[in-house]
Amino acid sequence: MLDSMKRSRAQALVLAVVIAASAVACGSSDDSAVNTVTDVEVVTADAPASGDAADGPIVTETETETGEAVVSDTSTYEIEVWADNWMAVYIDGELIGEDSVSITTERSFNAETFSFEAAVPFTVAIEAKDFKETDSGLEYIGEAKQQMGDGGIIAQITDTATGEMVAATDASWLALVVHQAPLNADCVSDADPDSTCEFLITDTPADWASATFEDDGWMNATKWSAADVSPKDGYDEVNWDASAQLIWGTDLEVDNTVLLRSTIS
Ligand SMILES: [Ca+2]
Ligand SMILES: [Ca+2]
Repeated sequence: MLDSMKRSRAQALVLAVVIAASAVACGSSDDSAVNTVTDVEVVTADAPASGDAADGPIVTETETETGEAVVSDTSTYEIEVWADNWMAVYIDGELIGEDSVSITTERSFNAETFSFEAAVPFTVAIEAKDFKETDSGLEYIGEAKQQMGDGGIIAQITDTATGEMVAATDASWLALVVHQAPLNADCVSDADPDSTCEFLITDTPADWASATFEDDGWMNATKWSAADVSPKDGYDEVNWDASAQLIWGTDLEVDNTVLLRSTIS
């Protein structure tokens, strides 16, 4: 370890000297070139030498409130998710996957499976969007079937080592609706819904997906039946656990973007 660290520092110094020499050779003597050399030297010299990382099981070290170090095992999980129409999934604030079909695609129905590593407890946060053509909330604008689309999402999380399902969407998940439209449903057949349909956009809290975000003010998600949502392509490809439920806001049509959170322990 010490030897490799020494090697690393020696290599960093050599690298810095080479870069400095290059800068001089190029006739570049301004401040930015000097700063670049300094940055390279500091960053590389302080970084652990490659090959020092343990190849064994991944562990996560956290601290309790008293400052006591706790080492917990990290497991590999898989989240299966189906959304009408689009979703992005975060674990403890980190984006681990998003729907491969863009939200700009009308009638996008597909299931996705994302893998991630985490140590319990961890927070799952999902941004779910129903397709809307504009802030009017409508789809097929200008066509005979101009209408309010509806949403819905279902997800389940499995520990890939044990095959055990550890969590699934249900009404215990918390929800914040950040796009609602149209607020006046009678605009649905208007010739120019963009000028007559009313909408409400709520700011998305900056750290809403993080484990430490305080979601006290959020409401519980609403559980919906398969008959309500009529889940389509991709839904039947997943072997849903009986406890996994379709959820959304309180209105399948008006609620267009829903933020969802649950902490798994
Ligand atoms: Ca939809
Ligand atoms: Ca809608």
